[in-house]
Amino acid sequence: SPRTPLIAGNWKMHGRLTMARELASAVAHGAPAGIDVLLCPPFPYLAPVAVTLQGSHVHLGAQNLATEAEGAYTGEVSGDMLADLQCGYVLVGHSERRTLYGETDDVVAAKFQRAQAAGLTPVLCIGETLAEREAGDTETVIARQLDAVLAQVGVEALQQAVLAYEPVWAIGTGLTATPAQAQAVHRFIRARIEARDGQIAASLRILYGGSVKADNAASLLAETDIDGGLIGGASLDADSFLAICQAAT
Ligand code: G2H
Repeated sequence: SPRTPLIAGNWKMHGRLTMARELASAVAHGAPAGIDVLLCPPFPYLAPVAVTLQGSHVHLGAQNLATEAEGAYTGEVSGDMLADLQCGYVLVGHSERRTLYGETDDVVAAKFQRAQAAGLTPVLCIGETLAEREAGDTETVIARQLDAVLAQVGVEALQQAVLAYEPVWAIGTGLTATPAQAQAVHRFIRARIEARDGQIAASLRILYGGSVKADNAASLLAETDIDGGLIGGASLDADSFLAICQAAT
């Protein structure tokens, strides 16, 4: 593949400062060459983890950002603040943000745009629920989520972005999409972008997320259109996360 694999750890709201430092240090020392590795700790641990990662080739990202650039938005964190803290990436539209915090397609599109305006690479997460899959609506939902962002920013914006396909029914549930199920959706996504711009589609990294573990990573990553993983639970253990990184080399 012409695309460098990316393995991203989404720590969600887990851990304490000591654990964050130890985990980041273990990843910094153990991350294999030849792939991109990204860690997304909770906001308060970004600064200490940035220090830990200094001198390594592991990238830092946040899990969320504000739709606005600056102002009276109590409790929000701006893209510029994340850039200040050495973040290169930010997750946008994770299903937990969409489901638990009511982020609509429009909010996700605004965050995507704001991330890029701050010089961050957004990792845009899309995926269908179990009910949507069972109703045969997977492609409709994926297309809607993708098009909502493209309508706002244009296909060219994907030159400086990463996509992550995360079937909601596979997140933290222990259920994983089979490699063939995941590949089919990844192909659908890439084809939809290909229809607008072949070069952008060919270079765009599309990660798979949803209960990726050390023992299922290799078979998922072997699929043509799967360019890496967005790892939740298994990113909290250095050995598991590094084994997944190894599977991507
Ligand atoms: C999906 C994934 C990481 P997990 O949310 O974004 O989490 O690997 O725990 O299913």
